[in-house]
Amino acid sequence: MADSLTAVATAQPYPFAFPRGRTALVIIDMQRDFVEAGGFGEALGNDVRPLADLVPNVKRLLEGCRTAGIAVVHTREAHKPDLSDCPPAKRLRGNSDLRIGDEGPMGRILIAGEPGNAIVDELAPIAGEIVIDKPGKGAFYATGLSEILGRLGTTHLLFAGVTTEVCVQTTMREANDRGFECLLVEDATESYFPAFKQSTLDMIRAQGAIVGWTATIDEVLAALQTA
Ligand code: C5J
Repeated sequence: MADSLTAVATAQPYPFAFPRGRTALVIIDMQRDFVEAGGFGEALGNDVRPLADLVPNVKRLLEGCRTAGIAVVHTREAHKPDLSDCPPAKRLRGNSDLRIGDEGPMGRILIAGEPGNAIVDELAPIAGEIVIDKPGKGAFYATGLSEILGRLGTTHLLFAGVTTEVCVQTTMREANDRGFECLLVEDATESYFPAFKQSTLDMIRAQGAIVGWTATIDEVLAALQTA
């Protein structure tokens, strides 16, 4: 028998229906390195406060999905301590004094295992949730994410996290090309650049959901609360 579908009737550009047993919430890079002062995001010259303000929203979505039994994937942008998975082009890009691998106030910037590389405490993964360390902006590049989702039988993905136009959008496009049906939760994602966030939402859902759908946390949680 086909899985029964849950629908977000008010999703844009048209209703998004998903089988909740084959759906995962993917939370992208809610790490101290992006959200707190002293990390990678601030080293690049950004004001991190809008990302810090996002944390309670992502927490509400995460808790609603956990209650509804939706599988959860957390990602971290993280490099090996020897930087063997960090192309020089990525490390040298920009004109920051503090680069990937350099010692910052929260340990080495964007290095796995350093305090700054951790997911913020409020959103810490719990037992049974999947954690993916990714060296790229997209979570499918050089990780086991495709295989893990394949084993789970996942077909639909709900996206949250930061930053909207970089790692979230890149991962969503990768997922779309791999055949997943994707929805970006509008108020569970944030950018250092408000205009870039808005443009990303517009691009994703344009042309009849060319990359995927968007909806608010309330709309997703209301759908999950239906029987
Ligand atoms: C960036 C990310 N912005 N998680 N990473 O470099 O979006």
